[in-house]
Amino acid sequence: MRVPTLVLPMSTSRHFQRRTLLTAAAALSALVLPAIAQTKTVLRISTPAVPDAWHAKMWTVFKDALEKSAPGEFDVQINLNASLFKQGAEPAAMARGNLELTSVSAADIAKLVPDFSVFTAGYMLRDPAHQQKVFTGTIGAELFKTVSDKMGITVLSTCYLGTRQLNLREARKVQTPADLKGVKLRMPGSKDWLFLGNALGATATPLAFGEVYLGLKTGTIDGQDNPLPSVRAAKFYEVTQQIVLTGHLVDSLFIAISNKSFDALSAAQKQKVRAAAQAAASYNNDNTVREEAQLVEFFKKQGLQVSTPDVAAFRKSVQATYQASDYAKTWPAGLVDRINATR
Ligand code: KDO
Repeated sequence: MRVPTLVLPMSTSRHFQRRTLLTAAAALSALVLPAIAQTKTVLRISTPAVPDAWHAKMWTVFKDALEKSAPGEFDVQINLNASLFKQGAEPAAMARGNLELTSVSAADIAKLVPDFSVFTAGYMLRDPAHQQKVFTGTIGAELFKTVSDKMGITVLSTCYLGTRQLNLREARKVQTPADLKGVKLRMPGSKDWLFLGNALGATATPLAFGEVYLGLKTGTIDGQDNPLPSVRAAKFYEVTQQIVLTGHLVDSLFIAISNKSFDALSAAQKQKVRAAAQAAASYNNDNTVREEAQLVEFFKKQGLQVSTPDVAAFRKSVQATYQASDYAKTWPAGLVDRINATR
């Protein structure tokens, strides 16, 4: 038996073919386009840094470097001002798979890797050069291995946030820790930060970075501590009268990526991500060191009093406080000596 064929008039047949082709093309692109889009690896970044801070701008350096070395392979999404995750919540977000990259503080690492609290201690690292030597040497390698095992994140590079100084709402005479008695000093919200604030002689009180400006303006806090470039970028100088150059913490931020995202990359991509993180840290570090040398003049021009206390008295008192605390008992034997011996 012959199967009857459907004979369409010429014009209808062409029209039909065109429509069929268009429908097929649409269906195909619906399948293929998302697949192409998906080949871009999304790298979400979250930081509390304000846009004008070097450690915020460095993420654009990271993004540009990757776009150059691996065009079209990554979709780098930068979220500043703690707009994606609140300050200190980044490591947990990375563990849950909700965040790929951040710049994590020593205090945030210390919550899960207690040995790391050695870097939350006042007057431990001497200067930015010492900091880089410690973290790019064997001490860094050993500790970052533990960080990777316990936190599931890989440290890619070390940023110099700057050296922390005191910044007070109302000017006062500050020579030694005793002069800070009763001063309500805002510190970031974790126990290691609060210990440092109290060790300086003040009464430490926790507050997120994003709330510090208003706290200083309204007087709910008497002061805060941060490196000078952060005081400039967050405009704390607008609502304070004095900077006291205690230089109590050579502060670090570590550019870190979640192991889950890092392990999913090819060897070549890993190398490019590492290089981009190094470029970002170098940009931050160079600018921070350069700006720190100029900011005392800037703050004076803004009408702030910039005073130098008895730094030796602060160092002695702060170091003695740590020595007499549980910290000194829990730090691995010899670690402080090894840090001091790093040149
Ligand atoms: C701060 O809250 O004082 C601090 O300086 C702590 C750092 O670890 C880091 O989180 C920094 O804020 C933010 O990046 C904002 O500059």
